[in-house]
Amino acid sequence: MNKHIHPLFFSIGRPMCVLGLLGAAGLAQAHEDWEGARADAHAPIGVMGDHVHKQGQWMVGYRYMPMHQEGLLDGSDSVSKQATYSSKDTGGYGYHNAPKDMDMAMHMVEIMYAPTDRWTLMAMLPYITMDMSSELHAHGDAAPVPYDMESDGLGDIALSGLFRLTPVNSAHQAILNLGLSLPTGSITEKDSMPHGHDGAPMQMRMEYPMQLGSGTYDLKPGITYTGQGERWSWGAQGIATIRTGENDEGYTLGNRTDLTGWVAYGWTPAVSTSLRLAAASWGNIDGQDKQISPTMSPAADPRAQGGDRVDVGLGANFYVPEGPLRGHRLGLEVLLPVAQRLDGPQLETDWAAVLGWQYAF
Ligand SMILES: [Cu+2]
Repeated sequence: MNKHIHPLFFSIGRPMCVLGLLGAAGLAQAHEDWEGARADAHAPIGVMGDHVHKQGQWMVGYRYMPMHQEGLLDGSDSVSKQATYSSKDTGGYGYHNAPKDMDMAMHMVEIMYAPTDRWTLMAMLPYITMDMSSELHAHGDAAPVPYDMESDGLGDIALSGLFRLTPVNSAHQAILNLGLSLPTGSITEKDSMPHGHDGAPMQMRMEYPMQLGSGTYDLKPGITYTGQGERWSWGAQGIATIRTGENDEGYTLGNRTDLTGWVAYGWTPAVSTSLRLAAASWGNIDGQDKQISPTMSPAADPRAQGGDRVDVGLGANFYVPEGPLRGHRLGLEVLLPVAQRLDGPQLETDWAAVLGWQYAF
């Protein structure tokens, strides 16, 4: 088992300090009751499992989450393509290929239902599309061969039980998140890649980041807190992703920790804007897929997968308080990395975004 639960999760991270202060400020000026009919009654749309429902209520939602990665980092330093495929004797990394950029988009359908006021059940069904551009550096003086790989399909379906720890109407809500990710995403995706000295195309299993799932049952325990004032609201969430066992191809993805905190301001009940900090830390791969040669590319190297990243999220939520579309929600959030440290060379994230719709009935 990979032991990469970041120490951040057990200590008081900087974002958590900020949130502690906000929480304290919030206690001083909080509402008596939770007000659900306002834009910021839900967290910024990039946060999952942030709220619960009242007994008998359903919610359906859809999120579109594009992300762009470009360029390679080792630690926080840029790595050139040349260094990636230069031999180790000359100070390079000695891989055959260098990834250039990657676009990923996730379409996610979300269903929530509250059998009781205490428990809300949630299912998230992702469909993923990915496209990676790389270059093969054939040996000798042959020119580099650029190529693209694509994979798309169902990702790992996640089921959660959200347990409300606080009274239903309290302006402070604390939720225990008990999530389980199922190995429904394929980990045997192939595409045509140039291979060997002449760069002839060959169907090969794609690198780890191009696979659609983890291949393991993953536990996702966490805790979420949200609070409301007259105009302001705030929240924090910590979620761990703990892989269990080893997948059928002989490896385990690294564990992951996600910590986030946000503040939002409601301009009207229909419109709020938010500022969020999100810190993530994830580990390297334990074991190896025998069909993926680790010298092929850093993306194929189990030791070049881990990292830490802090994003700033700028968001807006919209809620329809009356009329025929009453209760519909829209959310938009753009996430920009402000710090990144990767076990590399690994593709660097440039930006991510989340656009979502939600409707409870
Ligand atoms: Cu919901």
